Amino acid sequence: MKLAIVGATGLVGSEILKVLSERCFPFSELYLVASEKSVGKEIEFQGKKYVVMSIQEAISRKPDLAIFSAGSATSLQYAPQFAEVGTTVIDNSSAWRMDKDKKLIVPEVNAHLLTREDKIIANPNCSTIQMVVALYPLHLRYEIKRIVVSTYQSVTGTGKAAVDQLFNERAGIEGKKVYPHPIDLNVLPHIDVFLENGYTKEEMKMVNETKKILGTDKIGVTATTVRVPVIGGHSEAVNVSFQKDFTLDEVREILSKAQGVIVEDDVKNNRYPMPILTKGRDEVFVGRIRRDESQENTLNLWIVADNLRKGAATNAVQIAEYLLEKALL
Ligand code: A2P
Ligand code: 11C
Repeated sequence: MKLAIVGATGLVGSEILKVLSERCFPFSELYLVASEKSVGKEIEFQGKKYVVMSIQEAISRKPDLAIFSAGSATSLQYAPQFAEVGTTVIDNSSAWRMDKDKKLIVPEVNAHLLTREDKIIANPNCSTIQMVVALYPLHLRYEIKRIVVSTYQSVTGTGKAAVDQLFNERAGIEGKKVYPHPIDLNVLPHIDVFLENGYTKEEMKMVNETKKILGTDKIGVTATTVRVPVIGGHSEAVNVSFQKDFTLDEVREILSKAQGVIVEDDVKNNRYPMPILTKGRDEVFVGRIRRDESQENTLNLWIVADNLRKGAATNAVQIAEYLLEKALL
């Protein structure tokens, strides 16, 4: 099992290494890949020093599996080159997600679709992953009609430079800006680029990816995605209406039993999910479970998860584990 991590020096790449180690993911050789500027640098992993290699070098080693987290341009250019030498690629970028020939996988929902023929497998957007993990078990029972979601997204979703911007602003240090406005003490209703329809690309990812993962175009989805000066995870206020009615007790029971979900909903004791509690955790946390009293069959939820973990690294490693377990590599 030869494994390559492309983007190993980045925020998601570093988290992938942590998750691989925690889960004792098996490999015989490990290739850590980053851009030319990092080639030759050393990364310590499980007590051993690895020298960062170029992507070309990694392709020439023909790994069995490559987990990519180096942006869309890198994925578009190099994932097919890995696939050509027989490598299965799990890609964290948005490059292949809506390609009709590529699968968009959240293991709790649709890993069963994977076959040996899938050489490039897409990992969804972080804000989409945490929402579908929580909503899928409810969809199975009550059938989702429409989702209205507003997000409160961590700066870690933008990468290292954004975390630096937040802390530099807080310390009064001038530095590189990745957002068009200050992020500390502020809220930006703007994630990724604006599109012709007035939505941002992040909002349309939530709309389109949710439908693809749930395997239906019949669900209505509308999103407002917002960047907040937070680092522990993305939070989402979700209003979801169903075809069938529910009881809150049953909803709580379904969510409590759902794979990868933890219900944290004890308002009498001020307990609800918060990014400060989800940082470094692999699960999706759900709280503030309540009926929308203005509309039939409609539920309000507050969903929080570490976007670098379940939103990116953990989901990718879980896909890799599934491929191994089912002998699909
Ligand atoms: P590098 O550190 O050399 O720039 P983040 O999103 O946290 O900024 O991380 C992006 C990751 O993608 C980094 O590991 C970065 O490496 C890597 N990367 C960027 N461009 C390439 C490329 N062309 N080939 C390989 N890795 C790349
Ligand atoms: C953010 N969701 O928080 C984005 C980051 O399509 O994988 C991930 C972008 C993507 O900014």
